[in-house]
Amino acid sequence: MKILIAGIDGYLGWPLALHLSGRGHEVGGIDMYLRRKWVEEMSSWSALPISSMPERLVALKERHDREISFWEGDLTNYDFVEGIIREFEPDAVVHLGECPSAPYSMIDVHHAKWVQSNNVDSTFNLIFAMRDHRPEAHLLKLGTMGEYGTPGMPIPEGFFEIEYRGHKDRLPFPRQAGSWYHWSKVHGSNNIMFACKIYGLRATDIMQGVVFGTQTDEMAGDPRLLSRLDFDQAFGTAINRFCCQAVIGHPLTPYGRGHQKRGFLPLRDSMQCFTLALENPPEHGEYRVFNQFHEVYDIVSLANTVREVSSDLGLDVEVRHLDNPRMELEEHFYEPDHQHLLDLGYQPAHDVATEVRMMVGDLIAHRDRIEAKKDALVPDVNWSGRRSRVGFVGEQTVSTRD
Ligand code: USQ
Repeated sequence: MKILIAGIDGYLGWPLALHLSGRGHEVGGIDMYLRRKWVEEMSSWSALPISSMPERLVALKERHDREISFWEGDLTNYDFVEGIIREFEPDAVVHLGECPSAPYSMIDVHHAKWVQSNNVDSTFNLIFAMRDHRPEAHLLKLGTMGEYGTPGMPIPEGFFEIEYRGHKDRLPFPRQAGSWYHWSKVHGSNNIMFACKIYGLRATDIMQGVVFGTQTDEMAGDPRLLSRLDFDQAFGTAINRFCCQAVIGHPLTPYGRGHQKRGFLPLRDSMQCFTLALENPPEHGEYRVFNQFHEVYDIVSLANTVREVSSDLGLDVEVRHLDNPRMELEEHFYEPDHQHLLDLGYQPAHDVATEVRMMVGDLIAHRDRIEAKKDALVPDVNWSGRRSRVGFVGEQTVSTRD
């Protein structure tokens, strides 16, 4: 299959390109390196040193004798996107080319507007270029479990049967996103659902949980093939941040009471799930939704797992709660379905503790890089719109922008 990955330089995009090309698919990718720039803007860098895209492509050729087509450019430029769809003629398009950060979207009006317009525009461009030039192709779009929020009832995979005043229907499950970023994903989902209906496109919308991990099999043995691993307040996800905190002896930082629950999955499982969706496409005109995660955890349990594993590896780490910079429920019901991918054959690779052990082991070698940017570990982006560094629970906060 010919598969185009929008956002091939990112945390998920690069390992997915390696994985799919390893399975014999012909892979092409688009990127303009925005993730590298956003993380720099947050005064941080990847804990694992990563190669440039030209270096990655050379390493892939030397190590595995495989090639990937690459276009550098802006997904919000329709002519650029249309030109690539016409030239490459993909059978499937994976859309990972969006800004993935809730905190980044909450910084101020400029960041909120930019994240929403960038994410919605890039999706529109892919929809229309596919409609006009590859209407048979499958659009695999990265959504987020965060689109649903944390309702007080089980969460189905996209749709549910509901009876109201004597009438029954199958309707989209309500979205209650918790950041401007998460709302941008809702808008993208709605637009794709509508495009499938009116243009007969086919799409899989992946409601993915929080991804963590440093490794996939295809990277092994060649540091030039590693993917990035962020730990700053905006682009580092909870477990990745906890593992980086552990290796420099920084307290692990659950926000608030820390009983927020989320679905988590290792990076290697994310690759497996995307592949299953691509190799088992929907019917023409079908819009389907997969909830993509392995296990539900609360944040404090995760922090404790990272602490225990780190202690086995000789690291002395404590868990200290930070005042929560976000507006979110800190204790809630959370029971999302995730059967569709299991039905397609998803086999979870490891439990969280095993994956965390590998991560911490990998990160110890790069302790100096985390230490050098450790100020980026403590959040100062607040959902209230005030920019002030949050303190540990019970401590006074220090304003950084007043
Ligand atoms: N959290 C802490 N301490 C930290 C960092 C985060 O307690 O140091 C908490 C957050 O308050 C939140 C939970 O951990 O309750 C998850 O936060 P996160 O930063 O790991 O993840 P989130 O902001 O939700 O976003 C990440 C990805 C995003 C993806 C989403 C999936 O950045 O692209 O859409 O995970 S989900 O969380 O299921 O919406």
